[in-house]
Amino acid sequence: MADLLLALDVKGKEKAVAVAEACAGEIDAIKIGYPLVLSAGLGVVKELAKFGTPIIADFKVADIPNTNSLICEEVFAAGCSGIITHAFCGEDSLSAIVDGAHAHGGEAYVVCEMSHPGALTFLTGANAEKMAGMAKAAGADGIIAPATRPERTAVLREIIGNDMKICSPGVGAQGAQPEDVKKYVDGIIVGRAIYEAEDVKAAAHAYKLRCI
Ligand code: OMP
Repeated sequence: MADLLLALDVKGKEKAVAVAEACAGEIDAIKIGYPLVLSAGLGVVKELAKFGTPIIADFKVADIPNTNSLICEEVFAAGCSGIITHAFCGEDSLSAIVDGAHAHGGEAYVVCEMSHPGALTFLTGANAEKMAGMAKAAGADGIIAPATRPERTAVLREIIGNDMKICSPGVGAQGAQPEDVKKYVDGIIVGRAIYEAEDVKAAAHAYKLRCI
């Protein structure tokens, strides 16, 4: 059984709050990222927090350690409980995010292999496996691995073991199904297939059942 994480990539506070309120009883966490934060501001976290679900900041951070630490401070001061980072900037940049998250009582998730076709250029194979090893060594709480390539997610699970979480995007609009990947992962990330549905609550409910 996996948790259901809503990728709330809508624009503007009003739409975000409406979708979050409707889906609140059906989802285990909300993932926010650039589309929402650039359109509504980081203050939207406080509005979303009212619905009682943890909020993960998907900023796919990829910078020098000092900048990464500063980004962490803002994310957790805003009320987020987790952050998503890239790993390809190296061990020091990755550790800055992991340590920054833990200093604020939060969690750090590390992108290892991405879900889209273009990920096959760099973010797959040996690179992804090395980043999964780095995430484990840095003490990260989890990794991001693709539902669109469940066999790759299974390989990454072998590397990190069972003490770390895997959150998996690619279900719904990108073509994967919860059933493809749920045995390997702790969380399934769904965006458009929920927030673009006519009845967002019903869509979230249906995905929630399929994550069991
Ligand atoms: P939908 O394709 O609309 O379900 O959204 C997927 C969400 O997961 C978006 O917020 C993406 O930015 C995110 N995502 C991926 O789709 N692929 C990845 O490899 C990694 C992420 C992510 O880190 O969440």
